[in-house]
Amino acid sequence: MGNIMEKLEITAQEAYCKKVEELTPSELHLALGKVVMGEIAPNWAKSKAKHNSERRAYYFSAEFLMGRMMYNNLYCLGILDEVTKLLKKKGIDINVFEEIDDAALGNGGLGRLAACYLDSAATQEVPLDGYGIRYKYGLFKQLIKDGYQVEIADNWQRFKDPWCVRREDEAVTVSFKDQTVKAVPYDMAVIGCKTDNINTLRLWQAEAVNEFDFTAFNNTEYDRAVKEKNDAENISKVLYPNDNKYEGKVLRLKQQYFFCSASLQDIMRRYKAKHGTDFSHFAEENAIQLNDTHPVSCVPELVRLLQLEGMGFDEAFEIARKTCSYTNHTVLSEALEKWSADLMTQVIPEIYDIICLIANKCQEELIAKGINNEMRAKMRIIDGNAVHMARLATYAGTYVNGVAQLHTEILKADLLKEWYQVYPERFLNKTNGITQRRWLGLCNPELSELITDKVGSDDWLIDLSKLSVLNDCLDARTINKFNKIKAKKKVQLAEYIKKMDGFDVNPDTIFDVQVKRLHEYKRQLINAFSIMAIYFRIKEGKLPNWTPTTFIFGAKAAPGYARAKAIIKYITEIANLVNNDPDTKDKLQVYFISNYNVSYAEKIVVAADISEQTSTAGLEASGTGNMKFMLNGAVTLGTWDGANIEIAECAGVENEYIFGARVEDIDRLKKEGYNPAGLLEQNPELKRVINTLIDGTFDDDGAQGEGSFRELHHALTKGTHWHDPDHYFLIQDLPDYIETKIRANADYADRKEFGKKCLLNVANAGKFSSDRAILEYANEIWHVSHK
Ligand code: 26W
Repeated sequence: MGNIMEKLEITAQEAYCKKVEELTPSELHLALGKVVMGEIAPNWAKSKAKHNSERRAYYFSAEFLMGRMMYNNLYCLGILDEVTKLLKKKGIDINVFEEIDDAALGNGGLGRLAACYLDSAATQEVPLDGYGIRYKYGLFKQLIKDGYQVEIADNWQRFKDPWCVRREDEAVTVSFKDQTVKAVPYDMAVIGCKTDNINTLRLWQAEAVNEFDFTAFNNTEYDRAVKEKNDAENISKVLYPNDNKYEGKVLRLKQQYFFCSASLQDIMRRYKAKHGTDFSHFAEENAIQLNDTHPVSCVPELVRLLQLEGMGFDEAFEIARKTCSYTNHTVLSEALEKWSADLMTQVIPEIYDIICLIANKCQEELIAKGINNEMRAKMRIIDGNAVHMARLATYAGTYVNGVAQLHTEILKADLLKEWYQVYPERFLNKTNGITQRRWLGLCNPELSELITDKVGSDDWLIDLSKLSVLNDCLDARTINKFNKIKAKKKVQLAEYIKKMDGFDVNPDTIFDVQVKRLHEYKRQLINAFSIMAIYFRIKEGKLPNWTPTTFIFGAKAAPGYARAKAIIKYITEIANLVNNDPDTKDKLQVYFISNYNVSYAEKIVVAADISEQTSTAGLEASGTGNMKFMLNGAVTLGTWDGANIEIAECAGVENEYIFGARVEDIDRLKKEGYNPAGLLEQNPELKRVINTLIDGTFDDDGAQGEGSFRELHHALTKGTHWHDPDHYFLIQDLPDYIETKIRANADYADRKEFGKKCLLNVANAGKFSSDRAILEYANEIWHVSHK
């Protein structure tokens, strides 16, 4: 890096006629961003040329949840400290960049995973580029008003975007039945750590081919004059805020096809420039990873584009199948995409026709393999009016992978059982990971310093297995140091919460944290119920040794998900009760922080003592928040689900607090009959807790238990026409959960023993680096080179 400050001075002068110290935060952000982009330009060009000369891979994803880029980029370039000091000399606090929005082009786990994978690929020199959509509005911002979620549009581009380069010259067109639009690429540099390698995230923005219709304008039809522009721009206007619920909306289908088609045209243009029109070696040069089924139209689109180049269907399909692989991220039936044939015909008829050809080919192949009628019926890609995207992806790709061991086993034994029987060699597990650059190095410099001291270098930044040396550093002094760091992070979080939400959090309490999207299967409600049970016990003097605890919740609910919103309201009502009750307020505090996002997560995961991971066994594919907490030394209070199982395996189950039914238990209950109402009758404590939904303890919208809380209660005890009572087995797991939580609370009092558990979590978090995960993808799925 040359002389950053000199260059910043010049840029400030040229762009704003100001001195650096006179710039507003947003001007400084743009100016510094510009300087950094100038600095990395030569390496970026070199990396692009290198990738272009070798076999390479692409990550197709409808979501990339990148978070704030400034600190991360400076950090990966190794100049964050230097820039911090230089700005300080000018009287500027580097924290000013916290005023700049983070790029929230994703909902939750799936989008953040994509961002971690890009980071790891850049660092490990894996030739992997991302393709997605440049949404004008990312995930909504959340306010909590009177306990209710209010959504606000996320206009993240209002601060401009210094990290993206618009590449007008590489725009392509994408056609739907009723519309043709221009796809304009914006390239974001993905900067590796301790390497010169820089990868690219290419995001497509939809624009009109013709911006303005003068004939309409002259006829005073002003709306029609700009209709084409509006219709085109609508395609990349907004990220769908659903996480784990499929909705068959035309615009969503258009978004998916839009970025798949544009990206494939881009890849094929590059291939053509090298090899001309003989596309027979396409699959030898390119691998495409489909991040869930959202980009599955990539398969028929690749077939279509290859046919346009003169190839026959069979050969084109073979190439598409060799090029693409599919990652599944959920087994929840409501999340599985099933597009209606009618809708597809209405929007992308040629793609639907190709899917029909693929579906027929599949059935023929199964017949040839001697698969009987009954089994073949279960494997129909098109079933009646529904196109099953997971089946299409499984059939039309090379590999299928789950995202944690248990999840992959469930795919093989359950969701994709028939496919596993016919194509066992396609199934792989790739346990998720997180990048230690953002989720330790950047967000926890204090713990990083301790680790660097013990490891003897900061090599753990690019090889997280190095953390294991901490297994031999469990002496009292080190534990004490760790505990002090945690205490400091709690003070910092308390200050941040005060600034963001206005709450007075006491840092001298246990921080018990549950942050993630709000969904019934994640069971924030079981956490809420356990707090009510503990509240009643404390009031009755039954928990004399309880260590004061602050329960922190953060979660966005999909705007149309009424029950999730009712759960937010319920948690805030609990907060009002226990935080103000003189009997409990010194022992229990509950806070629902607003607008949980990547930037908030960076402050929260480092300060937690206890990480809440309470999903019903079998339903959380992996979880990645659980890994962030582990890496920063929190114990997991969680179920036998997703990656929790592997976390407990690595750190030792005695260093976590695992509770509740396992998948086998849940399966047995389902078979033998599960009667939550019966359980409540046998257990007056549970009944009392659950009845707080309806007995007037709380006020839901002035209805005193007659509003949305009654519906929650009804769903638990009586069920609904679409679900059995207590579909997520909360009542089943609640007693064990309460006791496990109380045990963790008691253990915390022994600061040395508890600190040791926390440190053992850090020491054994090496497996959960996204570097490990991306190298597995590179070696076993994409077969591409790396460092
Ligand atoms: C079509 C609506 C929709 C939108 C998003 C359906 C499904 C999704 C995602 C697949 C949901 C998701 O983010 N799944 C999460 O993926 C993470 C990364 O693998 C896992 O860690 C989480 O367990 C899983 O819930």
